[in-house]
Amino acid sequence: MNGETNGTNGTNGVHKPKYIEGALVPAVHRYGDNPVTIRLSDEELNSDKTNWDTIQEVLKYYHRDGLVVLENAIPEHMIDILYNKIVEDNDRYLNQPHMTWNQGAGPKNVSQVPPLKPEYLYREVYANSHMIRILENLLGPRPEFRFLNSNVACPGGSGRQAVHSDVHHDFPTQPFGVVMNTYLQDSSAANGVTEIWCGTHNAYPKTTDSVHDQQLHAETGWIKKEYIQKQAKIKPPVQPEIKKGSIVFRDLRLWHAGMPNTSSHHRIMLAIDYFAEWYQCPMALKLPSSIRKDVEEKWEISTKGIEWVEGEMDCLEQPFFLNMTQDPSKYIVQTEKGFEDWRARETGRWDFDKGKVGEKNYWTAEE
Ligand SMILES: O=C(O)CCC(=O)C(=O)O
Ligand SMILES: [Fe+2]
Repeated sequence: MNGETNGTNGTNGVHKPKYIEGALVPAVHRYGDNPVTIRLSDEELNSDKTNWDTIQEVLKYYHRDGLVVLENAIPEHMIDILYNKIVEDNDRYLNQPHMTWNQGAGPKNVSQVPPLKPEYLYREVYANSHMIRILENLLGPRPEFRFLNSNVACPGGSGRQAVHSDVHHDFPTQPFGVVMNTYLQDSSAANGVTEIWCGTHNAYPKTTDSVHDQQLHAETGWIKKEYIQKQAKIKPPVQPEIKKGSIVFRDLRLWHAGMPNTSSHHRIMLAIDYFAEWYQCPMALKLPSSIRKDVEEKWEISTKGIEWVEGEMDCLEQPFFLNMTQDPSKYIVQTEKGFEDWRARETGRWDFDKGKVGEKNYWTAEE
């Protein structure tokens, strides 16, 4: 069976477990603290089985930080195939009439659907066994796959994005959805790795403020300067180094920002979103029906959030569609006029993602 958890740490005589005051000391390869990276052993990668020690450690830091990097999680040849295909598609995508830069043209950051031909839809990437085992323990049984995209930071970006969280409705204070940002190349500040703000996934309950007090305006998840400055004193933002083939588990509530890619190669991360079953997310993900049987029989995930489409799907013709709220009417859809949110539908005002990013939207050192 795929992804069965290997919980026998120490009982096979190879490794003797260590305890301190009754607590197991997880035997994992872990490094860094902002963020924490946990590296799977080659044995875990090759066997598709996640040790319980690994799961315990990922959960510990996920709940603390709202973000954990899981390294050595995906076979390298699949990552290379996806990287090359998405770069090849990028040229054509930038000329599509509905193409819209995320937060304006400055960062040259675009959401581009990865290839949807069956031969590119790897279980090891989209329903990775380690990822699913971790999600089942984070979100509860049968996590639901409901969104698939990629963020391409094109070479030559100059500006940066505003510090924001991707959800900005009245969201729950417990984990309800996770985006798995899967890195298709080694990444760092030099090629525009995301700026992240560990610990902001639950910044709200720590204060008496509501989610909305921290947001600049209702149309976006942009964070007010005063909260940015305050939070940086608790834990500063960082652009971490992330190895190719890593899966970054990021709580949907976490603050982050896209950064310019000043290298000469595209920086690509997949965005694979799963939601807790209890959350009843109304968003659906369209996938080709030709992989349905395989997904139902082998992927070991809930397919409740998948809408099967007959025939070939051109990944570059799929308009961006997003609804991470619990209300079916609150969706955002990409049109030739830009991103249409529920406010645009009600008022005719197209404000979503239109703000100008300036110093007030990111952290600046204080005297
Ligand atoms: O590509 C990135 O690094 C982040 C992009 C992002 O957060 C967004 O467009 O919402
Ligand atoms: Fe974002």
